[in-house]
Amino acid sequence: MKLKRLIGSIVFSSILLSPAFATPFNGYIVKVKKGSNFLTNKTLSNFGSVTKIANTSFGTFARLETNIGLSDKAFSVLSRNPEIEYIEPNYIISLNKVHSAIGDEVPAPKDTNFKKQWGLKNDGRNGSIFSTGTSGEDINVLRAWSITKGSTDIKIAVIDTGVDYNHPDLKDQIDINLAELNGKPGVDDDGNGYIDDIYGYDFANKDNNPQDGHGHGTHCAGVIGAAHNDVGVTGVMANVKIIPVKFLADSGSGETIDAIAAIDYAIKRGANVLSNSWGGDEKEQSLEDAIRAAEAAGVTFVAAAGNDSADNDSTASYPANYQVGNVISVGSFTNTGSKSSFSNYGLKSVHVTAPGSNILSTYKRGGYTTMSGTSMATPFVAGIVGLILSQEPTLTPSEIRERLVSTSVKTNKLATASLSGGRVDAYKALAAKK
Ligand SMILES: [Ca+2]
Ligand SMILES: [Ca+2]
Ligand SMILES: [Ca+2]
Repeated sequence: MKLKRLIGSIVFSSILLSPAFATPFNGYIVKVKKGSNFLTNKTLSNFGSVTKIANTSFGTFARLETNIGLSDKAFSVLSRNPEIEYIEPNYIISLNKVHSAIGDEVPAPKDTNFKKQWGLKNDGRNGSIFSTGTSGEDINVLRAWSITKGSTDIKIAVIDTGVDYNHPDLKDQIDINLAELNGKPGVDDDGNGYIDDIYGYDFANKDNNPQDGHGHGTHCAGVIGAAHNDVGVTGVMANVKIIPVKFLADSGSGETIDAIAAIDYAIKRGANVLSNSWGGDEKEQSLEDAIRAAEAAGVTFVAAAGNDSADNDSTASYPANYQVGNVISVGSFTNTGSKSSFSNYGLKSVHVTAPGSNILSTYKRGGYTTMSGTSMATPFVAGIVGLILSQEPTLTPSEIRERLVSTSVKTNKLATASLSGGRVDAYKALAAKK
């Protein structure tokens, strides 16, 4: 699914804006130095109002809102203030329309739809709603499951539009915060800074209900871990705990300052893997700080390469392009084993490719639907990383990335799509256990 930063709620005059900030944004992210009381002193009120604060394990960030934006001079003055580490635009992050989705929500099937899930097992047919595929162009998961179907010790955070945690195919796969479930209402029982976050958290609306009114996050969650229960669809992992972390509102739009708070939250909840099916063109220090904090915690950060049919080696897409050892950038292939026409590619900057065209999975309000995009390829890889960690829990994110690249099946059609030169293979990744 195509994701990019869209129009923000405030439109600034281009005269006042530094030309580098062409992407719409909502105020500025100010990272203050440790121990500074800069947020509460008078200096900032000369420039605007602090309207949101994110206290994270990797620092304190504030959103500075102004009526008409900061002039270049004011921006420069603030940048040089000794109490500030950096200031940058608080870019708007958004989902775009679902890329070439086939049809709308389909009714929940009465029995398994596994035969339509070509990404898991491509028999060359895969159901009447898909065009004819090529047998074997899949992630080889049936063989992988002979080794492991995952582990409930593995937590994967879906950082997205939320997850339908009541979905019949997902409700038993959600990581329940037991301290909050068994704790006192109105009290932050586990002391993570969020009250009654039983399922997860919604940073878009600042509440403890990460329900998905959009559908995108629920779709990604189903690819990773839809229950193997003879109902609906099947996830890459039968055994997994999914943490719903929402920062994109039901409109599909969100802010960077909420994205970094979402990443920080997922780390605190003990996530092993973060699945990130969103992105844009702007490089942001705060987002890179968040990803580095994940790396320091041993957390793998799987990111969609983007849906601009572009070469990420020459035109960077973020967060996929951050040069951090835990980032796995994922492109998309079709059921005939070709690079999906929309998928970004890059021999250096895209690590692997996974199924992403016409993917059937769970959807909002207990439904199912088909979606296409590197957004869908990303949770396939997040699920495979989860399988690998189930078998080898001490592997580092960079070791996992190397494993996925080196065990991919090289194909002519995908030779130039990614560093791997082929498609991810869950079985080969598990069979390469040291
Ligand atoms: Ca809590
Ligand atoms: Ca509580
Ligand atoms: Ca199922």
